[in-house]
Amino acid sequence: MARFDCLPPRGRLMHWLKSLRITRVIAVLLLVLVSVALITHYYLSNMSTEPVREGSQRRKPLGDAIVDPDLIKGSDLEYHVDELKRIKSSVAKELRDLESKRQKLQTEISGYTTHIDSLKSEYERLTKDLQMLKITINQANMEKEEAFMKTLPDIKAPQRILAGLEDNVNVASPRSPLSCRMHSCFDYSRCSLLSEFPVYFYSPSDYGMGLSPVEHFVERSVSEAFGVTPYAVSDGDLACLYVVLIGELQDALFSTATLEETLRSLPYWHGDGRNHVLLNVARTHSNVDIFDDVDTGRAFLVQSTFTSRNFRRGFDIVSSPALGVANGEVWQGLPPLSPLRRKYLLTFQGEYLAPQPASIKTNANKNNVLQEINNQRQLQSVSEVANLLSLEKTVVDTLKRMQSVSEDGFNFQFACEGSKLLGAVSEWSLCGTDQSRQNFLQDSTFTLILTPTNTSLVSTVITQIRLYEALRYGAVPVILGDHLELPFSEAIDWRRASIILPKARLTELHFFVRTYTDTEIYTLRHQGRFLWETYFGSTERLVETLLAVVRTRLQIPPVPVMDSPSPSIFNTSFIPPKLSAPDLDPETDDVLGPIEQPFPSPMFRRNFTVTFEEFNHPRDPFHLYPNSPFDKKLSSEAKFLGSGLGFRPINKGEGGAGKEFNEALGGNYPREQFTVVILTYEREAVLINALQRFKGLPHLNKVIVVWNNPTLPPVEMRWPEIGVKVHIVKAAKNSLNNRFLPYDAIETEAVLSIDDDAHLRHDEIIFGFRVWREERDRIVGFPGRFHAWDLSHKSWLYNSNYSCELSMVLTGAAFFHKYYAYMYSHIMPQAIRDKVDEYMNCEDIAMNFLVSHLTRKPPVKVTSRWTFRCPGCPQALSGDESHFEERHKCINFFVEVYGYMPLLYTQYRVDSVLFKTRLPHDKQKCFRYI
Ligand SMILES: *[C@@H]1O[C@H](CO)[C@@H](O)[C@H](O)[C@H]1NC(C)=O
Ligand SMILES: *[C@@H]1O[C@H](CO)[C@@H](O)[C@H](O)[C@H]1NC(C)=O
Ligand SMILES: *[C@@H]1O[C@H](CO)[C@@H](O)[C@H](O)[C@H]1NC(C)=O
Ligand SMILES: *[C@@H]1O[C@H](CO)[C@@H](O)[C@H](O)[C@H]1NC(C)=O
Ligand SMILES: CC(=O)N[C@H]1CO[C@H](CO)[C@@H](O)[C@@H]1O
Repeated sequence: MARFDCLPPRGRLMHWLKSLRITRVIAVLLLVLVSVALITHYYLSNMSTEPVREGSQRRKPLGDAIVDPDLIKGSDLEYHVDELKRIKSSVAKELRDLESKRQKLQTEISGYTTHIDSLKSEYERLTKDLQMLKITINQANMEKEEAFMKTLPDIKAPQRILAGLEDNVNVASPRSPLSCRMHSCFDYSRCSLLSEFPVYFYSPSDYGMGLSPVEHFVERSVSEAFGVTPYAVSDGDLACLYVVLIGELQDALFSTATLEETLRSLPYWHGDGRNHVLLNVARTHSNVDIFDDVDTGRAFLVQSTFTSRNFRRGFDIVSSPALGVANGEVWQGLPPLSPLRRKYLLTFQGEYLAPQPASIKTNANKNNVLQEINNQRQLQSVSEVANLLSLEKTVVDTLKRMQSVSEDGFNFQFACEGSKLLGAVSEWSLCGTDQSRQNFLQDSTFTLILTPTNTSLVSTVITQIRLYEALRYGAVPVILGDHLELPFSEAIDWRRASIILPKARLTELHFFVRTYTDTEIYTLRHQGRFLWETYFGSTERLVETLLAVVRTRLQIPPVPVMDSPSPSIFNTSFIPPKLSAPDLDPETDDVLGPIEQPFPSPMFRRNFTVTFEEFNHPRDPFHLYPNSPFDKKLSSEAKFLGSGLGFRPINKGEGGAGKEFNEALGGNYPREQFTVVILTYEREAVLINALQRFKGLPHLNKVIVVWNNPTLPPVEMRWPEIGVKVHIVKAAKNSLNNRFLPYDAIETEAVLSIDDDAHLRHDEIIFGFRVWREERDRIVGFPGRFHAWDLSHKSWLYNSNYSCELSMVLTGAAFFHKYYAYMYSHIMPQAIRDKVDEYMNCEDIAMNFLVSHLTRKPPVKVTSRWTFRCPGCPQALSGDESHFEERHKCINFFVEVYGYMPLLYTQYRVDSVLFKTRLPHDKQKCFRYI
């Protein structure tokens, strides 16, 4: 109380007033409490009969229920309180009951809702299954009809004819060897279409010695080339073609008679040398016309030197001199394609070897009659010589004038400093050493090849060496003189890699060369490099090309390209335990296509229709491919008028939106399937999950898992059943190149390469597949990347930043044609595969380089849903610094190998046709989300 005592008088009064108020307040509060309970009861009891609409109604009657506390007497108060307590407890009980009842009802309702939902989804699933079943049945019916339609069986090959020694199929003998053509001199009976082109090579050590002390390395490299060619046979009786190597002859040993005698003594010469190839690799002028007066019978001549008199077009073959490249791969030591414009616009280097009657070859060993004829020829030609000299003088004068008046960077040298390599008479000799000529040509944008003034010389060793070196060092050849026979010209289209002008255009030469744009220069140089690498880069290539030209002439297919074996990790006696895969969430409710039986793509349909056209694309003309991404399309009406086998036009050709679209593949190619190839290393759980997701995927032919891990999977590991075959291939070694091996287990053209942790949904895969069917020669995939120019280092950088331009798609989720797997494994330079193994990285970059190089097209990116995940594709530099460093290095190394940057940019991606179109309600989108 001490506190109160201290209060001032006014404070005390306040205190009294306060205590008085407190009693009243308590009473009022009590009343309010009771009345609230009552009112609540009143309302709650009414609520069960009639729902309350809005909160505002509930508050209104509150004022009526307030009781004045002054009206209640003391004795009544007790009674009232009891009464109210009773009411309160009953109300509380009722409230509790109501609450529990409400809860019960609510659970019931939610139970029904879930039931409805599950019924709905069950219904949807069943409708989807039904639709799937329907189109699958349709598909089966169509297959059945096709089976009936296919009454005409594939034709069987005829029996092969073997020509024995005594079989002398008589071909009307030509009056003279000079009139030999294929039809008159070639014995086709030894080379049936199915003969596989057997070639017999006379070993120089057995048959050549007395004939020619061939320069040792040429002999060795040609022999080696025949050692590795798949056409070589050791039994001459079986052969279609016989090759005789003739090299540098020493003048002292040379005589027409001995040459003829040696030829006749060859074991398979058969009197007239039918189907023989006389391969003359002589590179000096001293015996260019060794065959001039030799009876070569019905044999082909293959050499670099021909006169118009002895060249038999369509029969003889002009070849490049076998120059053989030193060690290493062909791309090594080649200059890059850029800069396209070099120091000099047009160059020439040479010294004219004027024809003089005295310089014409006389040969002591030749018989007198021939000598007489030769002498007469010489006399005739004296006046011609003067003519030629004046012609050549005109050429030189014109070129010199051009050089003096123009600033355009001409470099013409008409006299050799230092050594020179002599050519034929009336021809321009080569100047300098190999190295000096290389330097000179690497400074030349274009280089002149002056053909011999004597137009009887249609090909000479010197002109062929000039052409060879020009291609090799990237100087675009400008061949002045359109009478020149170029090597393998029946196969190679030389106008794609060189400029060929008649001599009469000499005065217009400057103007003409100046009209070439950078793009044209690039195209010519690029093609020239391809020709050099493919056909001339090594002796082996030269021999292969020679055989390929003869073989293609005969319409015999090349050897088939090699598939890689795909040994299973399981031995035949072991049956891996099965995991019955649960149905994973289908992720999309689209019906994506029929579930068909696996069937392979048609293979080797074009064995005998390969033409010389193949030789002019950066591809591989030396092998037969089961199918190719460059095959032509049929016209649309043909498939309705008799050629429809295998085609699945949408709604039988009437077309349609989503529903009809998903029932048939449509498009311009027959139906087909794709193979999934997954590379895996020590991630069993991830792999199993990835495999399970393929269950029920339409158009899937097979899944191939490349088991890169040297240790085998645990025996108890369970493999999911997904409706198609899962083939697990044991890799020979842990290499990322295994991803692109052309496994024999891959039976379809389309291959979907996918990382085990890349999560693609079914609709994305099917959409990607449909897009690939239209872009069969490109990589079609999901995550895009690009190559960026590093300004400060003048080199390339790999970049995965967000960008509106891309030039690669990662092969962790991409479709490509199996053809590129062959190309990657057999044709792409070995150095690139080695680099991939060295870094354990970059295989996807290598594949993008290869395809862009072969097609000159960028890849195709298709739309994925925005939640696409690719954990294996690091996004940021910080993700894995060394990973990116390696990729920068890879790109720059690959550019070095190709000599240019093959990647091309693209700025669009593909989504399905009706994706952003507003559709009427009765129509479906092609895909719901992409
Ligand atoms: C041109 O070449 C042919 C073939 O070698 C030869 O017979 C002829 O005499 C040559 N003409 C001249 C003028 O040198
Ligand atoms: C086949 O493989 C299984 C498991 O890898 C192994 O247990 C079994 O011994 C093998 N059988 C033969 C015949 O190699
Ligand atoms: C075509 O060549 C391939 C490979 O050599 C062979 O398997 C196939 O039977 C050939 N087809 C025909 C029709 O000759
Ligand atoms: C990506 O972009 C970031 C920020 O713009 C930049 O710092 C980084 O260097 C880029 N990455 C590459 C590889 O260019
Ligand atoms: C028991 C009770 O209060 N009943 C009332 C319920 O509401 C109806 C209509 O609003 C009234 O008429 C009743 O008197």
